[in-house]
Amino acid sequence: MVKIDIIGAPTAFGQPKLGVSLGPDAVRLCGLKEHLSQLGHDVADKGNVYGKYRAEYGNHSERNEEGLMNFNQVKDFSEALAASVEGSLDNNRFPFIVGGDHSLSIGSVSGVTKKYNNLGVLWIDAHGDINNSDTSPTGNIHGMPLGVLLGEGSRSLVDIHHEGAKLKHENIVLIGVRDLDTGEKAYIKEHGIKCYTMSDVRRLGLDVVITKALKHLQDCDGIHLSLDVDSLDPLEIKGTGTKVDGGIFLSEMLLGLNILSKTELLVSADLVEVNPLIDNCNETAEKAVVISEYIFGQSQI
Ligand code: 6HN
Ligand code: MN
Ligand code: MN
Ligand code: MN
Repeated sequence: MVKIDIIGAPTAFGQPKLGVSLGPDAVRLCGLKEHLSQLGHDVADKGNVYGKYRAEYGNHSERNEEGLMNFNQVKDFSEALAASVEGSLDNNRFPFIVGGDHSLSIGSVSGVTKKYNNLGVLWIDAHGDINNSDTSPTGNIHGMPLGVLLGEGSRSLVDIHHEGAKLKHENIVLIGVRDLDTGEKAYIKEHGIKCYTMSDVRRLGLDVVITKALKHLQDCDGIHLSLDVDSLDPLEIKGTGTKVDGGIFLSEMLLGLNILSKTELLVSADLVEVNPLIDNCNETAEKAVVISEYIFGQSQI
């Protein structure tokens, strides 16, 4: 039995498309709390986290002097989310953050690393999300959370919630990657970041990849899962803003998560980038609920 706090993170400031801030409520409407409760967990829904700005009313699309979009909004939201995540851990509950765009991981991981100072991260995503203001082709901060958490770029983002880099390069594993920017490739190589591309997933299977990733992170004091639904194949997942062909199929994802759910080290998770406004009858949110069940130990028998 896991004591789970669902934390809605309705931010859209990390990217330009409308609708991703409605992701948490779209997933709730598919019965997230009820489904996790049925598995025998103690589930509380803490509602949505808000900072000073509300993403539902549209993005301002302001750029700061470094070309970063909605910098103040992302920073403000990250502080609010980090506080909520830390609060859940203080109460011995598992923070399960439902987004919202992937910039939210700056806040979630900053909250978790207040308690775990040698945190491992499994980043399941079509993208690396490891850009900074110099390498980003878009200025969209949802392409930068890992960069920020590794201490790259603007101090005021890096220092959110507590000072300095939150993660070590050797404590990150990227899985499902198939669309990296040139600067991201160079950064990953330079720092020797563990990376299982989509070719590796095809060749080995996601279950084997996750087993290897867990081995790589075995000396961490906790593991955070950050699952971007764009890691899945667009044939099955329509409701997300940056789709890339050739992704993970839902059945393989469930198999991989089945392995992951058995580790005692998992302490927190994000499920991000569900956008009901570009979906087909909310089916991405429905699949997000199934994925959530498998994160928390559902199996096929
Ligand atoms: N995500 N690498 C591109 C960028 O704009 O930096 C895409 C990022 C996508 C981010 O999907 O969370
Ligand atoms: Mn069910
Ligand atoms: Mn992402
Ligand atoms: Mn992505």
